[in-house]
Amino acid sequence: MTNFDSDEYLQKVNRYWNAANYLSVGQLFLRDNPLLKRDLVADDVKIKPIGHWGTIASQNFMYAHLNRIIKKYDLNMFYIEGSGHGGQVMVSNSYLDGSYSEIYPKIAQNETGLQRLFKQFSFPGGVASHAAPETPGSMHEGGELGYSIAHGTGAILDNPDVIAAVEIGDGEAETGPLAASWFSNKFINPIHDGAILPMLNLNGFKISNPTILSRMSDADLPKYFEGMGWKPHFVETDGNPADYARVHKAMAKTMDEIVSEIKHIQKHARENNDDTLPQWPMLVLRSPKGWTGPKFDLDGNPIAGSFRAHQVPIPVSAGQMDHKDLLVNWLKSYHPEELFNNNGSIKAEIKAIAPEGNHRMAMNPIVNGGIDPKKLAMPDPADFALKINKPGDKEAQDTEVLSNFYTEIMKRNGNSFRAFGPDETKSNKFFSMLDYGKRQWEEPIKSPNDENMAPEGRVIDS
Ligand SMILES: Cc1ncc(C[n+]2csc(CCOP(=O)(O)OP(=O)(O)O)c2C)c(N)n1
Ligand SMILES: [Mg+2]
Repeated sequence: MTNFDSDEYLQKVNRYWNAANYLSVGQLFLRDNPLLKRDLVADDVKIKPIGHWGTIASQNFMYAHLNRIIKKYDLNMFYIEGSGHGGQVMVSNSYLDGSYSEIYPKIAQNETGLQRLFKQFSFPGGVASHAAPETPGSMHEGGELGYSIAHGTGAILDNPDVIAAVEIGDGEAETGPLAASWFSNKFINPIHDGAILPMLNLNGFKISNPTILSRMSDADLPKYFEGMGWKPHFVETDGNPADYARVHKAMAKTMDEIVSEIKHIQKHARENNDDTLPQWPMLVLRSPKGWTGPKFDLDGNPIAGSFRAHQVPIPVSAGQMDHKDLLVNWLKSYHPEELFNNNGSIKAEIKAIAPEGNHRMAMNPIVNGGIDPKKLAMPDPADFALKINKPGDKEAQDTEVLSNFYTEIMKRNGNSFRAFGPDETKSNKFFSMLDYGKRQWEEPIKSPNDENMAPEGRVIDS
């Protein structure tokens, strides 16, 4: 039996994290010499490295610890990276769990595969620098910030066993859609729907400004989330290597608490048929932007812990090799010799940190076309057409007719069809859909002020 709580296990989680970070930096800069077996020359480095660094290590840290709890508790979980601009996160982690090579056999788990993995990233004819449709496990691009919680929530409705682990950039959290979607908890039914685990990546900065949430006082920040009905759990680190062992322990303990709270909420709701609004847990990870990366630029300005870490933090490229040591030392700080075998394959004990089969977040069916996807059972629209013999024959409204059609789809498709409206379902006269489907709403329902509302419904309309 694996002891997921032992120091030894957490040291392996740390090595897995190093491997994900190494792969992420390699993808940003290198096109050859992936294991640094020889001196780095200009031909080994990209002509124009383009991509992002600042968000990466904190997300890889989250991903590594999600892998731990998936294995420890046998969870059905998938990952959404709100800061989708750190495309290496999902590529690196799906490479480490083997799914990348299964889907793209040319990117094999050997030195040639590593070289191809690095070269293709953000490269002509290669893969996007954002979490893109071709990225295993990705159903959220992140390019337009703001929709991570909404996408995670949408995917867990009617999937009671699934947990969406949603990383949210603290800059993303300033967008209108994200700020509003903390309210998603009001529409998640703890009996019939799954759970969402929001994970705020509180790294202090967006592109070139500090973030508002990161400058809120320690007293106000929890109140912000509590006021919106969440139970925030905080994990914080100054980012120094001397703190790694402690912060891995703190993260593991916090993740254990979060899983136990989610399980408790669902068990209580399902055993007692009690779907009142629970206080779902969420994570706040406070770490320096650009964690584990270069500390200062050539002028002595801070990179790690500052906005300067956002994109490509050091001036190294094929045409600019004067400071190649900065890149080599950065890559070597992850100790690649402890991560990869001589032939470039990943060391077995690091691979073992990732879950297997469809428990891998990159391979969860929900992010790969859906769980057991089926075509909707559709009625014939002609059956709903109004029979009009001459102009003025009948008085009717088009959306009422359409509503009857949608309601029939609802009736025929049980829990695989929902309607969403911006508080206009009624004003736009989709009456039959509301009568039959009801509006899902977990806050108190007050008769006679409210109508067509229920803790479980087929319409979300707020
Ligand atoms: C709606 C929207 N506004 C602005 C941008 C421009 N933009 C791209 S990345 C970024 C900073 C994001 O910061 P954060 O969410 O904190 O991510 P991280 O610090 O993890 O990189 C911004 C503002 C965008 N992509 N989408
Ligand atoms: Mg940020």
